[in-house]
Amino acid sequence: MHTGTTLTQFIIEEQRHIAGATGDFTALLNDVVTAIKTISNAVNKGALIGVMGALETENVQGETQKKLDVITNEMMIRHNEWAGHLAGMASEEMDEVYPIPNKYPLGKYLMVFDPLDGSSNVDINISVGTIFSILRAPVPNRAAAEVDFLQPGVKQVCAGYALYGSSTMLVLTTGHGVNGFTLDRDIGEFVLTHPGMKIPADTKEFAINASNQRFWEAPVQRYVAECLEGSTGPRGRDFNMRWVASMVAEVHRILTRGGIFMYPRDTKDASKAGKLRLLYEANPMSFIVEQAGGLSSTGYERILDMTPENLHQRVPVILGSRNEVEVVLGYHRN
Ligand code: P6P
Repeated sequence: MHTGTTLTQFIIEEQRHIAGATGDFTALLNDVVTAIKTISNAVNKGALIGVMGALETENVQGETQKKLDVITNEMMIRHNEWAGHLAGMASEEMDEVYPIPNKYPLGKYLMVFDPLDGSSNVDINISVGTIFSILRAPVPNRAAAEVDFLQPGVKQVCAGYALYGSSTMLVLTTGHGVNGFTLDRDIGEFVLTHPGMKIPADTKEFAINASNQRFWEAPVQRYVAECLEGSTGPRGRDFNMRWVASMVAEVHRILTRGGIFMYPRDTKDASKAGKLRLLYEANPMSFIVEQAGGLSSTGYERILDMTPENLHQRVPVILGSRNEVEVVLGYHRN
């Protein structure tokens, strides 16, 4: 007999604290959760239903699309386009804004998402995830244009991720802290298992793709070199390193036990300000990290304060345990 609080109950109880709430947002979130359950089922079946492997196509990022990239994008669209809560959607897998079909009503929110982050890991059975961010439409009930999505991250109403790992978890914030839910497949519900997630202020664990070391800027070079010097160097203590190549898994580890995650600007491709995308990776994860007591910066500015220039803008990301991120920011200031 399960006795935990279900996500549905949690959202409705949260709604009661929001003056003037109409239930629109609660219903939208419920549709997002249904899409996530559908994606979890497809990801967990994997090769059994022939969804592994790559397609011949590339996305707007110039990255080869996996079958599951396209399938999960379709799932997010189909489960969220019909109910009349959204004025438009945008995704890593679509060049342009997705307009709500004429046969459906328009709503007062916008949703932007990465349907399967870390999808290069899906064929090797390493955790992947879905990242989503919900904004208010500047003009409710009117078809959204790209410019409507270009809002600073502080304007997010909600941010969340699903992690398809040894268990499927959903972690989300609506600006009142961060809560984690685990999918109980026996009842088909997410159950509250990690209330009030907080990132420890200190850490000895850093995450970065060290193969890019020769391309990093000086402050990141210095920080990582000192971590590697450990107890023999200026930090006076040894560090540990992790790199999963799946941002959702890295952020979840940091929420659970602390850490610092860096995908800094590098000179490998001077045309790119970083690898990660602002609207559907950096902003939602930054909202969650800050709500859990951490920091998230480009090295030079708070990510949530940035006004996006386009849907697929890339930014450098340094996020995690507050005191460790502060060390890196200090090196950028100097
Ligand atoms: P690299 C996945 O493709 C992703 O966008 C993030 O989830 C992950 O942190 C990063 O890129 C991995 O990048 O260069 O190590 O493959």
